[in-house]
Amino acid sequence: MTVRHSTCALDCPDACSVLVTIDGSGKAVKLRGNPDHPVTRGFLCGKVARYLDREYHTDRLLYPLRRTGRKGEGGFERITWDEALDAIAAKLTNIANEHGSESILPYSYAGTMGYLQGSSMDRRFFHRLGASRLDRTICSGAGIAGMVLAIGSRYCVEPEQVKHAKLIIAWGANILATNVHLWPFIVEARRNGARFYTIDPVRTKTATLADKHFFINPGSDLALILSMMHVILEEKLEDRDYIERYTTGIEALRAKVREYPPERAAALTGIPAQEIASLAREYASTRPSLIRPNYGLQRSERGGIASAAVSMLPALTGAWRDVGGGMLYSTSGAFHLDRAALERPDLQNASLGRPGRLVNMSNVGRALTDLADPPVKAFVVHSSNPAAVVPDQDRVLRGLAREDLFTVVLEQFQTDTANYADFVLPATTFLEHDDLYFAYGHHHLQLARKAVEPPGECRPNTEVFRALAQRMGFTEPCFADSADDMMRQALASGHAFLDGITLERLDAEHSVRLNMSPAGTPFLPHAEGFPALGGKMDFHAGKLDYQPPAESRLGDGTLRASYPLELVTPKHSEGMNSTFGNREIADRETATAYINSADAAPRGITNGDLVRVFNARGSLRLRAEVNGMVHAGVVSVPACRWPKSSPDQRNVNVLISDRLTDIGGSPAFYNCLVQVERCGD
Ligand SMILES: Nc1nc2c(c(=O)[nH]1)N[C@H]1C(S)=C(S)[C@@H](COP(=O)(O)OP(=O)(O)OC[C@H]3O[C@@H](n4cnc5c(=O)[nH]c(N)nc54)[C@H](O)[C@@H]3O)O[C@H]1N2
Ligand SMILES: Nc1nc2c(c(=O)[nH]1)N[C@H]1C(S)=C(S)[C@@H](COP(=O)(O)OP(=O)(O)OC[C@H]3O[C@@H](n4cnc5c(=O)[nH]c(N)nc54)[C@H](O)[C@@H]3O)O[C@H]1N2
Ligand code: SF4
Ligand SMILES: [Mo]
Repeated sequence: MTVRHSTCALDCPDACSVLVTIDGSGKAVKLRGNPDHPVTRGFLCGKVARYLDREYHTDRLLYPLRRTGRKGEGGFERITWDEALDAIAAKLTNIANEHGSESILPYSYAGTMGYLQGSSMDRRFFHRLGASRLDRTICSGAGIAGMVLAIGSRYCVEPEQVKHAKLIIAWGANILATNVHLWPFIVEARRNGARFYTIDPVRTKTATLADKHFFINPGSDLALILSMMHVILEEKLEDRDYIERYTTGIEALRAKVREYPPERAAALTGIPAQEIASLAREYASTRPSLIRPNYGLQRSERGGIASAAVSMLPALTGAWRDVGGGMLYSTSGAFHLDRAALERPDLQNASLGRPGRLVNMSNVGRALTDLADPPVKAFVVHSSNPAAVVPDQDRVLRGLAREDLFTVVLEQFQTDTANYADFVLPATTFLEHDDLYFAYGHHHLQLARKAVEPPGECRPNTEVFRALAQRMGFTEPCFADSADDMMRQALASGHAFLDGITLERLDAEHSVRLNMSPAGTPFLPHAEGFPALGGKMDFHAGKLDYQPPAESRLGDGTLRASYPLELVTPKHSEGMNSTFGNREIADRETATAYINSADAAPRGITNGDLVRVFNARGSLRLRAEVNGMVHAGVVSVPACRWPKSSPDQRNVNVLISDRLTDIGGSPAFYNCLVQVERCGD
């Protein structure tokens, strides 16, 4: 038995350091969390502790496939790599010649978070080809746009410092499901007297373990934040010295938040006025205080500005000054690797002579059905499952079903998206290729070498795009770069945070903390202001107006008359978006509709009943669970089931509109009005 180091590549803030036990035949027999990693601390989440069942699953795609049946049906035949690559290269060349290179649309997201397999050779290939570019908004576009608007960067505090906090607010953050490695730090803080609160329309397991849980109406966070600011300023609880030194626009903010007394915010958020006032007081008078927003906060119409506003709270109270205080949203901005060297946007000069057309991935249904000049004629997908994860699912599937659309999908499993492909190419897992990993929940850069041999004929994404580039006659030397070449290029950005972090050091140590602050001293990114903004942040009072989302209990009256319930579709502990959709336990969880007894009773719904959840966009049959998980007026259906596992061949995204957030161009996933009825057995 030998033990090799790896890194979990799933789209999770924790980016765990994984120890892989390999037997004499080269087979992985066990995965465990690296006890020496400062954030992983010796454990993995349940879904990845069992990852080897996925790794060695009999349904793994092992050979290139060509479609034989109708699109979506899933009929395929095995072919060789040469046949597949020749045919794909010839077809892409023809399409580019006939319709223009921008009729080719790449589609990828964070199936793997590795720099190389996620965004390197593929980007080079599509840039050189002159394809349309994909605006990758589906997850955090609104939150990042909001955070950057407010504080100028994506610099947040270290999870390792959370143990020093005295008040921790998990805001739209289901820590025990989506970010479990933060939990031990919170436990430590609580042992030292910290209070832990959650703000969430769902009483998640994280919420049941909190000292206080605030049930909030979906999408109303901005109203709560503005009202907290109101109380803090009215009661003079702000840190005047911090505000004076490091902010602008406080007087305009003061005038603006006068419009949001707790009584008004109570009507908008569903949280009683006195609770809003005491939360504000407690937040402003406890030090250190930490807000942990996660992306649940920003999946609504006002989610971008809500993220900006929540990022302003620690400036109002001076919480950024304290070790363990401030905000822990995304940490990814601290990883200053050279993305341009990896992705080579300059290669567009050789094709288009300008940046390619930008297409928002969140509206891909529209792109595939409506876009003109040129229409999308080829769709090349890797590390994502758009048939399952994108809103307005009927339109997405209609687009994918177009007989004149040429679709290629690089996948590990036969997903719904793969069912619509002309060619399916078998992909390696993170255990089977080399990669470099950032994290969005900590500050440790990691290198993971291949731990096991790929099964069958699986290939890394990088190798597929390298081979396609060769067949298309792209002779630029960058297409010959090895994985190590690319890692070295990415590390050579010259940024001070990467000083002394070489490939050799990463090979020896596997995980290295960025040099955001000297080793042993905490990173206090905004203790002395906001360097990315030239020193001071502005409160942007002119942008801080709250309107209830159109699809909410206070939204469009006509819609509400037919569809009175607010649907949220959050993550659950057994899933990773749609990645584990073929596991029974994930399928069961995503086939459940959680509903409050106040809404169930008048509809004659009891626990375990089959119900129909529907609106004008679609309809789904699910099992009702009537418990205290959601408050009245809210229905929660965890995401994302494999549509093909459902009797309706659809998942919740069939119900959700492709309306975008105020800024950042993300889907307003968690603003969706539905009706629910009992539908017999
Ligand atoms: N187990 C597991 N882990 C995951 C994932 C997974 O699918 N499963 N997905 C990964 C990915 S891609 C991401 S982006 C992260 C996301 O991690 P999180 O942001 O923590 O996950 P979400 O479930 O999107 O949202 C968190 C909470 O926000 C709540 N929420 C919904 N609407 C609102 C609202 O309007 N206001 C407030 N305050 N709260 C709201 C939801 O009920 C949910 O409990 O998790 C990652 N980790
Ligand atoms: N209703 C609803 N919809 C949602 C969300 C929600 O909360 N509710 N969450 C949204 C969010 S936050 C996100 S991030 C998106 C996520 O959407 P996606 O990024 O599409 O994520 P997954 O559904 O996990 O699909 C990733 C796929 O990549 C494949 N894969 C993994 N590694 C590799 C690799 O190395 N190579 C290749 N070729 N393939 C690989 C996996 O097998 C899997 O099928 O979903 C969004 N959709
Ligand atoms: S907690 Fe996140 S990073 Fe860690 S093993 Fe699970 S999915 Fe991977
Ligand atoms: Mo995400």
